[in-house]
Amino acid sequence: MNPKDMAFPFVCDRLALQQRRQRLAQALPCPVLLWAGESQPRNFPANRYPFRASSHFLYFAGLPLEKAVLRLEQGRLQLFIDPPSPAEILWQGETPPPAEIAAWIGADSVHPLADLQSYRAGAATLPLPSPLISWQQAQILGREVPIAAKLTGSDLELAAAIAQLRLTHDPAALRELRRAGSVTVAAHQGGMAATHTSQTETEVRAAMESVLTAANMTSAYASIVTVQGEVLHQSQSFHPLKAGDLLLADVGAETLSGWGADVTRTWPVSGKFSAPQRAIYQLVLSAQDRCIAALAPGVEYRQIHFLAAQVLAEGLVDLGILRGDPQELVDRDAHALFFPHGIGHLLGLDVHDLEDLGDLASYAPGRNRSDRFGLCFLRLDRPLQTGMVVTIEPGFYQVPQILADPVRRRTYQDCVNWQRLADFADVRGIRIEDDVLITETGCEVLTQSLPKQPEEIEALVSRSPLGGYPR
Ligand SMILES: [Mn+2]
Repeated sequence: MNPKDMAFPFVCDRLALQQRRQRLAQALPCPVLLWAGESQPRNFPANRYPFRASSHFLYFAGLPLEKAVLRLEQGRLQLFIDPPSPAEILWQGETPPPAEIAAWIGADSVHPLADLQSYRAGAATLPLPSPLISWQQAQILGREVPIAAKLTGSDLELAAAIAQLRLTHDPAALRELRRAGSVTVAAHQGGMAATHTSQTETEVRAAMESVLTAANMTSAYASIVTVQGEVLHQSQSFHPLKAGDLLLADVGAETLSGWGADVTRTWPVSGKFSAPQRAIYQLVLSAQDRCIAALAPGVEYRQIHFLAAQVLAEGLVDLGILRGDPQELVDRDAHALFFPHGIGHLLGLDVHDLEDLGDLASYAPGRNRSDRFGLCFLRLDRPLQTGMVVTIEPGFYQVPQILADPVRRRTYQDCVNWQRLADFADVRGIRIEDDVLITETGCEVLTQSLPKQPEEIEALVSRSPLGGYPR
């Protein structure tokens, strides 16, 4: 079978894969073994969770090959993979023979997994979050592979080298990120259009995820489609939709070769923002616009976070919710009462890209996570570089766990007008999130085509295919 006839619904850019291997070889002289991983059984072996290959494997292999291992040395690629067993062929069907798969990804040679042990000498590797793979790695390498936070020696050098490569994206990666972005935009438009005929959150979620499935993509993370926007990662979608609710949808596509998108919009179920909802929405939007306008190579991402905090604090003072000097409020982390998370994160093969390596990639050398209330969830703290993709996702939330906490209430007694805040009771959570590529001259919003102005959102939610009406 000719590789181009194979039934892989993938674009495999062999030249890009080869260049990634060569760049790794320049950074690291020792051989490298990278495990793809394998699907986990749900409860009994024949019923399994969907397979998702390790992102480090995908970066160099381009294909999600289950139970495969890559060996990289001096830019050469050896693929270790077994043909399917007769039982696997019976139930799952034929797959292309290993030699064809190897040709497809541009491997220099292909070997059965049983040969892996004879190529283990001096190899660096990275852990996977799987006890089974940890066990396999220990068997093959004759040593334990620690969790990412405890890597040492050549494993740590490998982690740093791959992080350096994956921090910025090559044209092949950007093509995939753009594909994920455009399908995600369509999913959000589908969700807005489905709202007026939906009775529950999950119906809107189904409309959104059906767009991903139809495009042969999956979700890059558990979708959040909820009227409980204040629950930051609310993945339950069973609540009924009521006029007056805001619906927060944080849904992103992932291409079959693993590249993702991460987008959030918040819209009124009725098709019309209430006055308080609109005021806060405008404020969050202005924070996002100001942050995006400030993105450029060399800019510290931490400063973007503080810019969002500053804009939100100024706006909340103007609305009478916070009292005091905005700069002082930010210095005291008062903004974090309503914006408790970071302004965003890296995006790539993982939705929080490279977070499997802890803060190794996301924090510049010598920097550590702050334990400050307003900074502890800052996921990226380094100067921006051309070719990075980051999310910009300011928000406003009324989280009972924070606002009803007696210690916080005492600490911020003088700076919150609780009576005024009560006027905004119908704003539980608003987040606006886009994916942004850092370019030489500034930035490009990859998900720009998804409307975010309140009037545009209202029009999209209200419009039905039958020329319908808001509820
Ligand atoms: Mn995000």
